[in-house]
Amino acid sequence: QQSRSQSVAVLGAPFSRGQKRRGVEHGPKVIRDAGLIDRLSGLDYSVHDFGDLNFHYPEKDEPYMDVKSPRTVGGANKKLSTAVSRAVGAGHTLVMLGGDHSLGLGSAAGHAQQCPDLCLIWVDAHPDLNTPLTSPSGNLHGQPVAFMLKELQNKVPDLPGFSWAKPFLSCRDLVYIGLRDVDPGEYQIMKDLGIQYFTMRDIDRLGIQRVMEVTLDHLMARKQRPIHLSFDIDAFDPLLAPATGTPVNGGLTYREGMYLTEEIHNTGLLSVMDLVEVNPVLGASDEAVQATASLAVDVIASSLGQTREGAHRTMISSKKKD
Ligand code: 5AB
Ligand code: MN
Ligand code: MN
Ligand code: MN
Repeated sequence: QQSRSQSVAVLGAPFSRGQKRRGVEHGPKVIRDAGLIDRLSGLDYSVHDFGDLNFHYPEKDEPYMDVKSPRTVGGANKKLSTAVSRAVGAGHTLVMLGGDHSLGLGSAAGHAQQCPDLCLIWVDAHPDLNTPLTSPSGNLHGQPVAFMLKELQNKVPDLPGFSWAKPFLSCRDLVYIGLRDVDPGEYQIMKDLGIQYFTMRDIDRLGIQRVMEVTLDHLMARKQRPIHLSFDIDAFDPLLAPATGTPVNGGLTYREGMYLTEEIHNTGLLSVMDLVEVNPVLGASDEAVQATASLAVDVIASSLGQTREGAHRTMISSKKKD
C-alpha cells in the first residue's frame, strides 16, 4: 500500500440549484449529525472540518437554452474548485459533502488543478453525462461529467458561469459503477467514446469483486494515479437510501457498497471523495432520513479505511493521544 495523507479534511457544500428539489442543501448537516467526524477521528486520521462553503446567488439567472440556473451553478462550482484545490494542495485527503451532484464538476476540477493525472470513479445510478444539448431535464446535476471530458469539448456549448471550467479528464480515465438509468444522449456518448462502465446488470453478472478488479486494472494500467471518487447516494437501492432526489429501483446492496469502497481504500490512492444527493426533505420519515445519512457515513468511513475485519491499524501504531 502506498503512503497516503494522514490528514482528512471535510468540506460541506450546501447547494441545491443543480436540480429542482430543495432540501439537498441540508446534506452536509445531516451527514455530520450522523456522526461523520467522530467516525473519521476513530480511524487513524487527524480530521479537519473546514465547515460549509457560502455560495453567492446572482439576482437574475435566466435559463440558457433549457439549462436551469447556469450562473448560480457555475459560480458555486468555481468557488468549490478553489476550495478543493487548496485543501488538496495543503496535503489533506478531502471529503466533499453535497449538495447536488453538479458539485462533482467543481470538486474534480479543483482536484485536477493539484493532480492533473487523477482518475475518476463515478458511482451512481446515472452517468450524469448529458450535455446542455442532450439533457432531457435541463438540470445541471445530470451534466457535470460532460464538462470534464476533453473529448466532448466541441459538443458542450459555453454556458454563462462556466467560462472557468476547462475540460481536464480523458474518457480513458473514467469508470462508472452502478448505472441503471441512462438517457439516450448519454448512452450514445458512452458508446462513441468507449467509456468503461458497469451497470447493475454487469454487477449481477460479474459480481462486485470482479467489477472492482477490472475498474482498477483499467484505471491503473499505465501507472498508479490519484483517485477521485464521486459517490452519489442514489447508487444504492432506494430501500437503503430513500432520502434522495432521483431514486431508481434495483441499486447497490449494502455489502456491494462496502466492498467497493474497501477496494478503493486498499489502493492507497484515494485523494478526494464526494458524497452527494442526500436530501433529508425527501425522506418519508425521520428513520428514512437517518438511515440514508448513516449509510453516507458508512460509505465515507469505508472509503477511508474502516474495515469489516477489525481495527488492524491500532496494532501497528498504537499512538496514545494525551
Ligand atoms: B444525479 C437525468 N439523467 O439528466 C437528467 O442524481 C437524471 O446527480 C439526472 O445522478 C440525475 O436530468 C442526476 C434524467
Ligand atoms: Mn449523480
Ligand atoms: Mn444519480
Ligand atoms: Mn487500512
